[in-house]
Amino acid sequence: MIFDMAKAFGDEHIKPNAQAWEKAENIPKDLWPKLAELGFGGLYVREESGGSGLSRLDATLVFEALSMSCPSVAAFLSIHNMCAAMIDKFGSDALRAQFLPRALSMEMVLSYCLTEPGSGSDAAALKTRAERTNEGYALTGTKAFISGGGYSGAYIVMCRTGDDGPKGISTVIVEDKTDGLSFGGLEDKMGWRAQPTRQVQLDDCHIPATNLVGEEGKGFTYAMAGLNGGRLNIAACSLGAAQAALTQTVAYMAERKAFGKSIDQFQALQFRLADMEIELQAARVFLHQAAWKLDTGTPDAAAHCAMAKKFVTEAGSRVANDCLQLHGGYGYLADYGIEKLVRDLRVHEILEGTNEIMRMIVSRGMIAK
Ligand code: FAD
Ligand code: 2MC
Repeated sequence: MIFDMAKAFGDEHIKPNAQAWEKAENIPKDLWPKLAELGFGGLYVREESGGSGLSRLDATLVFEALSMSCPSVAAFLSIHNMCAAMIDKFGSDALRAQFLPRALSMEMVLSYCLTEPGSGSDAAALKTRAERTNEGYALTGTKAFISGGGYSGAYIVMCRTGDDGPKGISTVIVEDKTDGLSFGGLEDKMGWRAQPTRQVQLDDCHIPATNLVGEEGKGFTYAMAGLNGGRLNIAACSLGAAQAALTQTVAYMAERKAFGKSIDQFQALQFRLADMEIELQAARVFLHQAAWKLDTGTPDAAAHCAMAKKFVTEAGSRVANDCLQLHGGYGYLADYGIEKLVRDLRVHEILEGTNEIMRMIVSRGMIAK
């Protein structure tokens, strides 16, 4: 039912607009409150905090379904959900009361700011500094590649309040329009073009002490915990988009004729369809297992989130690319929608931790054993 609800919403409100939003490089903000009405503004925020209280497994169904309409829009919603859940899980009662009502109604869309120009994969090397003031903190630094930069209502910023390394990092919330907060130009990207990506610049940006999430020095572990679920969602976005491409391709192959028959009658191509089906079915089961591990808190959950992110995003990209090939020249045309999926999915192998970093997380665990 959760999957069907998300799929129906996407079919009605997102799919018909996906290409136009990509061209406009903008997702109209009135989409978000409609998603929030379905409880998608805080999918796994606890019910006592006003959220939907769903599991991570449920959330993967939502993101798979929405990505069948547009992975770029679905992934943007995933980032908001990751941030909202961090506030719920690690914030104080006061912080929850201050931010969650607006976040859950999606009147306030949230962005996640970890990456910096000089530190991406090595996230714990971040340099954005938060100096203590009488009222709270003054932030100075630059965040790079921020999805929703210059668009969102608030920014969850990982910054340095202590020494070098992960234990000197804290997480704070910077609301839009705070003095000292500004944005770089719109990044011109290969995919994910509907959603804006900009640098977020903090120049002696003062925030109240009450905007600290949880405790000082624990921000890196909060950021990583957020990313475990985020990685599942990104994988689900690849899965949904690739599944949509495959379904469309099967229909196309029944229509398209060559050498006197429909192209789905060539065994070489039938075998490629079978390979894609097998790959997506395997990806789905593996993703659901990782989500279940995160839901139940197994010790290997983080490693399985990394494995699923690597496996499913690569399977998704391969399938989307193969679907483009099976459309022949038409696959290369924007009207058929497949080339957009290939472009959108490519970045899933890079962001929320590159797939090399996913392998690093997995192999570190193996060697430690
Ligand atoms: P680098 O860290 O410089 O890596 C370069 C290459 O070296 C990569 O192939 C990497 O895998 C490899 N590499 C690095 N270290 C190792 C190692 N130890 N072993 C093996 N290989 C290694 N970040 C945010 O915080 N918030 C966002 O909202 C956000 N949105 C994004 C949206 C888009 C469209 C993009 C492209 C990026 C976004 N990012 C965001 C940033 C993203 O998370 C980073 O780009 C990513 O983590 C990689 O960092 P980097 O680009 O600095 O690459
Ligand atoms: N889950 C829970 N805790 C984690 C964790 C995870 N996935 N990864 C690390 N930690 C904890 C770890 O247990 C340790 O805690 P403690 O000191 O209590 O033992 C602490 O965090 C520091 O971890 P490490 O010692 O492993 O730190 P290191 O610097 O060596 O490596 C690494 C960390 C590489 C795993 C991390 O920097 C990383 O994930 N890099 C990729 C960055 C990334 O994913 N960026 C995404 C940006 S967001 C984005 O792209 C969007 C589109 C929103």
